[in-house]
Amino acid sequence: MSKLKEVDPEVYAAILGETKREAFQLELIASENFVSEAVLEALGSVMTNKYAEGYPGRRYYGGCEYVDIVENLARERAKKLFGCEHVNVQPHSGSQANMGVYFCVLKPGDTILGLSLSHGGHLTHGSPVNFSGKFFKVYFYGVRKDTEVLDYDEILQIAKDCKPKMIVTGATAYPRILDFVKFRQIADEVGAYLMADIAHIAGLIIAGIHPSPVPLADFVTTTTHKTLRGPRGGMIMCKEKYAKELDKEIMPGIQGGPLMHVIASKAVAFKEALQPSFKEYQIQIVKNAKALAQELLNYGYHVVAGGTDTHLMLVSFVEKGITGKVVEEALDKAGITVNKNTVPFDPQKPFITSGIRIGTPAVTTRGMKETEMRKIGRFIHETISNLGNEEVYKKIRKEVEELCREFPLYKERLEEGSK
Ligand code: DSN
Repeated sequence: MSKLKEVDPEVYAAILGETKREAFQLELIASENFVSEAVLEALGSVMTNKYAEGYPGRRYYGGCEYVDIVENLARERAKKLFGCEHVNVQPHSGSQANMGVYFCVLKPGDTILGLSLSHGGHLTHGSPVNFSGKFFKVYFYGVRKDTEVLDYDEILQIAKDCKPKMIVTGATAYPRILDFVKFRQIADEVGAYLMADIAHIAGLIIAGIHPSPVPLADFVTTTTHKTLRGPRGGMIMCKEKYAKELDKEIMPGIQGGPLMHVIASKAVAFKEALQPSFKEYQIQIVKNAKALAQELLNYGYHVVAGGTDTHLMLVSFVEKGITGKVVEEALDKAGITVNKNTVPFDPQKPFITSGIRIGTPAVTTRGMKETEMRKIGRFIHETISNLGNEEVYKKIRKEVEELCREFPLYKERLEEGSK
């Protein structure tokens, strides 16, 4: 980044600071990951210069021969990864992917049924503060209080009562397997479209360690930057019968020019995800999450739903009477990054919360395994048991840094930055 250093030392310093933060702290935010150097190179390429409204072979601009190559590669590779009939790789984000699907088959005022935000759903699944809650009439399902998992009989009953035009499945903070077969049956019983938002579990689905909704759902949306380990962005898969309408809804419906540097970078990430090592990586993510959840259970924590089948877990502090906000801040000081998260039936407000969400995709990318997860469990426990004790935070932070040095990240960038 020698040019950037010369032209804009302030931005350069911030990027270097972020590189160090990522390299020397433990990243446990379930929706984050570390992309490869190849993905970063495509993202920082001249393709950011190009307008390409339209789709490969049918653009509103000249000079699209090279961007067509990368968009076609991204589409072909995505189809191979997920076995879908049609894919649109242009959504700038997961939210826009979901918006594209809603606007494709719904009209303002139609009813949707989604997982409540406070039980692990996403803002775009109907939250009143989001466009989805403003444009549509929304009903929610949630988890049971006793088991903290979904109750499909209850979801069917809610669906029968509210008669949604679309049922949304998918979550940002649900640690157990989603039964897409049951969701399809419920949607069929009430005559609703089914959309599966697999943003969190896309990588697990590719690896075959979480069932795929692709053969079942009318639409499947995802982001490309979580377990999938690509650049920040969105994507939609659907049956061929919706392809034309969906593409029209993304452009010109809700977006103009696609971000071709991001699409090039998505293509690279998809190529990486087609390699056998990607499956091994996903298997290790889940093994790590299970090991960390078990360690926290051993320390006596309330792990929501009793554990995890995926890349993430939720830890509830309702019984301990401490908040997610306080724990997030303490862990931050100890060099461990998590996010405060509402837990089912949370008595606290969303900005305070009674829990934290922990995920293992990023630490697994560094090569960490079960032994390191047990160590991380101890770091978390020591921090929470010593809230407010700056000396303990400092001691853990040192141990965190030592652990991070054993599993280096972006080494060449840091070496270059220290010159
Ligand atoms: N905000 C993302 C997450 O952290 O799960 C979902 O889009």
